[in-house]
Amino acid sequence: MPSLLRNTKKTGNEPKSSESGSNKLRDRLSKSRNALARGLSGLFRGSKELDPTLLEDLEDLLISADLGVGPSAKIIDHIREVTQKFDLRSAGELLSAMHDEMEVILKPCAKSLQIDARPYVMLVVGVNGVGKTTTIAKIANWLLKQNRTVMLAAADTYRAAAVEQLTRWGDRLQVPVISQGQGADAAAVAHDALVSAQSRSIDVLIIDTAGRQHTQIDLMNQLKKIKRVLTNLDAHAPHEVVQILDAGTGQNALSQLEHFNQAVDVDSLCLTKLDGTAKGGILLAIADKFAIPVRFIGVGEDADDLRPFNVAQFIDALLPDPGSLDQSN
Ligand SMILES: Nc1nc2c(ncn2[C@@H]2O[C@H](COP(=O)(O)OP(=O)(O)O)[C@@H](O)[C@H]2O)c(=O)[nH]1
Ligand SMILES: [Mg+2]
Repeated sequence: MPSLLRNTKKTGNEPKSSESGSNKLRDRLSKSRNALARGLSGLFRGSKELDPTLLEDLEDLLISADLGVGPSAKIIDHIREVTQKFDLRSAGELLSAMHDEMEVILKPCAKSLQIDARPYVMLVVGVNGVGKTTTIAKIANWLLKQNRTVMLAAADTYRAAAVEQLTRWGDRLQVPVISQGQGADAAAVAHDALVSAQSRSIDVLIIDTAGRQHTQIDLMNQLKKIKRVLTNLDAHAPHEVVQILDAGTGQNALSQLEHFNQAVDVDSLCLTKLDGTAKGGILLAIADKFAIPVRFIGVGEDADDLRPFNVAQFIDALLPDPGSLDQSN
């Protein structure tokens, strides 16, 4: 298996692929990484060999780090397989084998945002407080840096504060925000925004929506109505329905995705708050179950705290350095 051979040569001291970007990501993911590091150090204490009990303990550790039962079993199976072939002994070799299998699991989600229409319409959905509005501002900021023009639509008309929050971001980033204030029909706001984006030849229109639970049938129907209104104006709109998931909710994120997907066909995801949680492993559980594109990950509250999802950088940031664990050599 060539990739294992490549990875087992790693010392952990190689320069990272995109220096400042991935180093900073490593800082931001320190809670998730430290939780794994503590668990792994515990497993390796006392120069343990990679025996079946250690692998069982490792599987438990991965499950408790929110990777999910399926991905954890896949990682352990892979380690077992390469152990038989290559006689793995050190923590470094174990980490390399974990790295390889994580890459296989996450690969299907590595599809970056492709803007292939104008206006490209992103409809942003999710439950309350997951970071929808903040992520919209971050995506707008990211697009501006790619020299794209952006417009925002305040279709979270539920609370006055929601419209104000998006408007404040619009002022800060100097992008137009279409709104009709609190209590307006959300679909009418989306409609006006798309008409305006079309007439002004805006590259990307991002539509904010109110947080909702899948059990709120009226609110789920409102999302369907927003979609219909957009499609009537442009047969391809919305070009993507983006669901925002708070990584800190762990396994709950999976059921949120399942429910929203049933109601409105979710096309892509952004995972937020990876800086504030030890549950970053949830991304593997999502990838294993849904294989849906993950466009961005959120690692803080500022406009710059967003990273396009990159599998290698993410795994590098999530896994501890071999040197910090390898006590058997
Ligand atoms: N630490 C951290 N906080 C975040 C992130 N994304 C959003 N937040 C915070 O989460 C809270 C809710 O965000 P908001 O965008 O209003 O959520 P919404 O209700 O889904 O629109 C706010 O305090 C945000 O600053 C993130 O990636 N990291
Ligand atoms: Mg909001």
